[in-house]
Amino acid sequence: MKPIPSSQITPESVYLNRRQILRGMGLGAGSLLVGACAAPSTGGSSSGDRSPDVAPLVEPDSVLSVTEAPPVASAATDELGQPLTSFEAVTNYNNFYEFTTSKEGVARLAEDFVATPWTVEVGGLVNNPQTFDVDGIKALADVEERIYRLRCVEAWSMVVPWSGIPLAALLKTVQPKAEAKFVRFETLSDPDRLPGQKSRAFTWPYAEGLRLDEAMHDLAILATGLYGRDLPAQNGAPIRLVVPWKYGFKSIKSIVRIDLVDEMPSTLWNDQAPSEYGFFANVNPEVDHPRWSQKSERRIEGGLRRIDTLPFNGYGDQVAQLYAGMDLTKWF
Ligand SMILES: Nc1nc2c(c(=O)[nH]1)N[C@H]1C(S)=C(S)[C@@H](COP(=O)(O)O)O[C@H]1N2
Ligand SMILES: [Mo]
Repeated sequence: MKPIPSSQITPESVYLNRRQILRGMGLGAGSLLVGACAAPSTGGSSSGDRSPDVAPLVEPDSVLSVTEAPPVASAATDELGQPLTSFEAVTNYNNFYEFTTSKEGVARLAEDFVATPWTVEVGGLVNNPQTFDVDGIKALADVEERIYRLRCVEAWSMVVPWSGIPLAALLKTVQPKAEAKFVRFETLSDPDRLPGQKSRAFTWPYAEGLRLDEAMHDLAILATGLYGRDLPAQNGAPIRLVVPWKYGFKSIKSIVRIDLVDEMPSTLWNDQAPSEYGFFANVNPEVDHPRWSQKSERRIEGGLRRIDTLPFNGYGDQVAQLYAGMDLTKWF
């Protein structure tokens, strides 16, 4: 199979054109359904209030500008030809439990979240610990656009044009020591700004982790934007991880700390329900979640139609070798 580039540039005008088309079709968030709930079976009910409230659409008009005639919208696909999920859907159907467990409620609750100033402290087993602001992180490499599929463990998915830098660029800058084997990420801890953190149902702050070689893989990025603009708060402003071959919960939002460590770090979902959310969490249609099948998924704009879930979310050619010799049914 011919290798396909993992990144491609889609001009901003394509998005605008697509958005106009969708608006013309009268796309509304009302067509979105609440997906299967990721709450652990043991932790009581945290499935969200399923309120029929629809958050106001984020209006990108003030930010986007068109300087030339928009090209045809059909160019706006990922490398498998999958159409991009609209800006409206990507920014109005979110998992961000620091705000609420209701996917349709995050956008409105996050509206007033202030993501500046912001710093990310990078330390642990490194020779060159540093604290970066977001511009400092963007300056570490060329900010690239990456169109990635995001597959939530709850079996819904999207196709998102992120912008960001390879996580490897940051890790190389801080120079991991030889003993460093894993990378641990932590979300902002601030219950006044992240009211969901007042809930005792979860062990805040949200934490995630990768093995160092996974973190160094070129597909793993620190995203600072989507659809050519800064990350909206509901998508993890101002900086979040995106690891496209793993279930969405690995892609931790609003990061304030990154530590190189020598042992597999504990992570929020793995702590909460280890039999349901593994540390590796590679997308794998052959390993069902204990409460639902992982063989197929629903694109959030695809209605009820389901599509096959691909091993490693379709990135197997690039990442499968990271797991050579591992039993991926055991190390799920
Ligand atoms: N801090 C934090 N990061 C998080 C989450 C969260 O609740 N808190 N949810 C995760 C889950 S389950 C998914 S599917 C993705 C959703 O990202 P999106 O809302 O940008 O689509 O974010 C992940 N990152
Ligand atoms: Mo998720």
